[in-house]
Amino acid sequence: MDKRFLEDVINGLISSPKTLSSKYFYDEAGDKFFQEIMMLDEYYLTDCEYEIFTTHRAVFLEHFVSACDLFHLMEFGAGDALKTKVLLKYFLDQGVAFEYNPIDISASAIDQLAEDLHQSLPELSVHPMNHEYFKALEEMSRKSTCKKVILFLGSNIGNFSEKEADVFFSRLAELLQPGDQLLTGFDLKKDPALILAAYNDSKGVTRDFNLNLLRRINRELYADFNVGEFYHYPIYDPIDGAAKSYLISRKKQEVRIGANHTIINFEKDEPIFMEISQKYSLKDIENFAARAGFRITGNYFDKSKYFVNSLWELL
Ligand code: AVI
Repeated sequence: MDKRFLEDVINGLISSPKTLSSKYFYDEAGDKFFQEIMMLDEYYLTDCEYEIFTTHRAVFLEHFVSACDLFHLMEFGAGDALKTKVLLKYFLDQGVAFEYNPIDISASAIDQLAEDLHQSLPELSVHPMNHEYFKALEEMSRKSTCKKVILFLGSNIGNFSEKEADVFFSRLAELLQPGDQLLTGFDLKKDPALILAAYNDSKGVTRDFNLNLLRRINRELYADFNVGEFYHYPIYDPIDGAAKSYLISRKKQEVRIGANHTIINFEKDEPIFMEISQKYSLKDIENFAARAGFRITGNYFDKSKYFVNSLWELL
């Protein structure tokens, strides 16, 4: 049993309000649900970023090339790199010297991606790193002085609180060299109904994605959640831009977790806070960059201006 996972789950569920960390959504089943979410019509984020990459790939390349022999394109949480492949293919076609370093803590995800890229883009120089993001960056900084371009896509930043996002950007600034770049995907504030629909899809995939964490806890931490006694409740607040999801207990109930059978009591209608998916204004993005010591080189939008990939350079 993963001790850290158990501790996080118990600490989250004895807190008030109760909470579970969305970083635990991604077991094998969770990865599959998320793949399915990305294919949903209501989940516009993936299509927007794909469109941005297709439209602006030449401009990105102009900014990424460096005086060094090559540049490192380092992707945090690469997944299946579906959108990144648009850039990779284009950069190869242009005969640019670069190395692609996908980084993921999941060894199986990174092995699968390396194998896939080996088949689909055999001429690509891929050096995957099976590490936590900042460890990988530290290691790369020791090995190579060439320019680094970090990709942090898909509005993954939105799953951090504002404070966590500030810590994340500042830590990156500490580990990068002046002139290194960061391309981050931010989902923008927009029609609240559109945002809510992305997290409350008609097929119920997002619901199952959330409930899957209870199933994971049952399986891996010997818990006895009756998953049917909880329901998915997403909200979006257009003032602060926070899309949040909760699981609500349908009744007063008790759940046992772990080998010690720690008992967690739920009141009827009691929520568990599961995930934040923050939406941003351009001002929010400017503030993040300025606080961490980056200059914004350019903001690249899809045609509906739902999403932005913001390119920053370390000062
Ligand atoms: C991974 N992350 C950016 C997704 C998001 O939009 O917050 C996770 C997700 N949660 C529900 N749907 C998708």
